Order: sequence, then structure tokens, then C-alpha cells
Amino acid sequence: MKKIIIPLMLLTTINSFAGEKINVTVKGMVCSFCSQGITKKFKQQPSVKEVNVDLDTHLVSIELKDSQKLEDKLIETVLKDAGYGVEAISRK
Ligand SMILES: [Cu+2]
Repeated sequence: MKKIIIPLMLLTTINSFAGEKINVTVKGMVCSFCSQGITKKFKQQPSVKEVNVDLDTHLVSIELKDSQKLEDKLIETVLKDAGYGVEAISRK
């Protein structure tokens, strides 16, 4: 029973946090032109508050607005349309 209760509590805590953070590792993102284009694309999404790019690690960090969602599928679509691939998506 404990094993079921603990994850549920964690989920509730995460959901009550303001602005979910998503880290996306992007394939093919190599220069500042890439990062600017990707930042622009994600900022067009109404749920996105902030976007930061680390070119060294090919990481795009997306911060969402309070209690907003951004599905993995949408992230993949945005990047694919811009000409990039998704290597990994992690959420905090
Ligand atoms: Cu580039």
C-alpha cells in the first residue's frame, strides 16, 4: 500500500508547482542560429514561459506557465518541423 501512496503524493506535489520544467536534448542543434530558431518556435507555444538553450550539451530547457502542459508529441513536432530531432525529454 505504501508503494502506491508515495508516488501519488509526489505527483500531487509536482502538479501544484508553478511552471513545469522540461529538458529536451536536441539532435542537430549546433550553432546560435539553431538555438535562436528553436527558442522562437517554442516561445510561439502559448503554454511556454521561458526557453534556454545550452549548445554544448544540446539541451533546450523549457519552463511552462503556471499549471500549463506541453506534450512530448508537440515538442517532437515543433522540433521536427524546424528540422531537428529529439534525443531525450525529461521533466522536473
Ligand atoms: Cu545551427
